[in-house]
Amino acid sequence: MLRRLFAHSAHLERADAACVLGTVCFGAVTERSQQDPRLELRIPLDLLDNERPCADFWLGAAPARVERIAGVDVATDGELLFGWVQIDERAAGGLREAARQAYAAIFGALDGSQCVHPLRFWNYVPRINQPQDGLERYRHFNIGRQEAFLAAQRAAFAGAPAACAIGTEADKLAISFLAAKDAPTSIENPRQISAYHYPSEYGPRTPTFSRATLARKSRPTLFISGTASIVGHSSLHPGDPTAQTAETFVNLRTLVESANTKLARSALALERLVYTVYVRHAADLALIRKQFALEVGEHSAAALNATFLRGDICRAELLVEIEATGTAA
Ligand code: 3EB
Repeated sequence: MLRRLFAHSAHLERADAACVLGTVCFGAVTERSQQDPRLELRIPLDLLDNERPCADFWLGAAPARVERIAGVDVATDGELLFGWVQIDERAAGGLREAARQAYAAIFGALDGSQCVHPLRFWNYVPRINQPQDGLERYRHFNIGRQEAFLAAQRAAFAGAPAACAIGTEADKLAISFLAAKDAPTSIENPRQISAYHYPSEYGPRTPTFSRATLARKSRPTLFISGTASIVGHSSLHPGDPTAQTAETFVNLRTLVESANTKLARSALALERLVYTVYVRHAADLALIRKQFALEVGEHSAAALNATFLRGDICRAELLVEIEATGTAA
């Protein structure tokens, strides 16, 4: 079973510390954690609430071992595997090529591991909304990503893993990932056109991700991709962070219901998921947080554990994007 924990590393219990598959630290982290530095990725997205924990820990069921496979450091408990790669796009020859190389490296590592099936990717893309050579950088990224999936003969359309793509001010493209021994089930949202089928007005190659994946081993775990105020393929409620948050929750609720239908029981609930909320403008935090609390319940575990990060989202008009993970009760 996988657990996701937001915590200060100092607060991690010793038994849990042995099971850490990976740590993603946000904001201006100055302390060094006790984790193996090979497992720790630092992402320069500011935390919008400094009272909240600063690192995202992914814990496996058993003590993790760190291995270097095909040049990529990964940690695994045999069932699950976590890793990350960072690539300097100048050295790679541009963002498109950096995305291609990063995914080629990741698939090479997965092919050499016991956990060949990716569940979830996190893409941290430098200056995601800036134009370059007449095309938004996110669209360049999408070209390289899809090329890499196809070259590795990985599912780039139906059956793609869950993902998010968030803009940073970093120099390097950073991609972290979770993979498993068993293939997950992909879940789409009937309210939205699958991202891998978006029309060409959103770029020459479509984004390679499913709306969610469900890992069904023992305690099922749901990974919901970055989810926004999109219905069909259109962004709704421009300029209205409250309405965008509410629309995003209609999408999140739909995905949780689909997962429960697949599990043939109501094992997952919005109030019990662990959320990361990406906010484009820090000034919108209060409105987004208020609607978020209305949706998940003000005093729910979800409201208590959510992390709000300042980050750019892959369409300029989107003000908020929400990802969630949950383990079935
Ligand atoms: C969307 O639904 C919003 O390119 O990996 C969400 C999740 C989004 C993942 C990605 C993009 C990605 O299209 C953006």
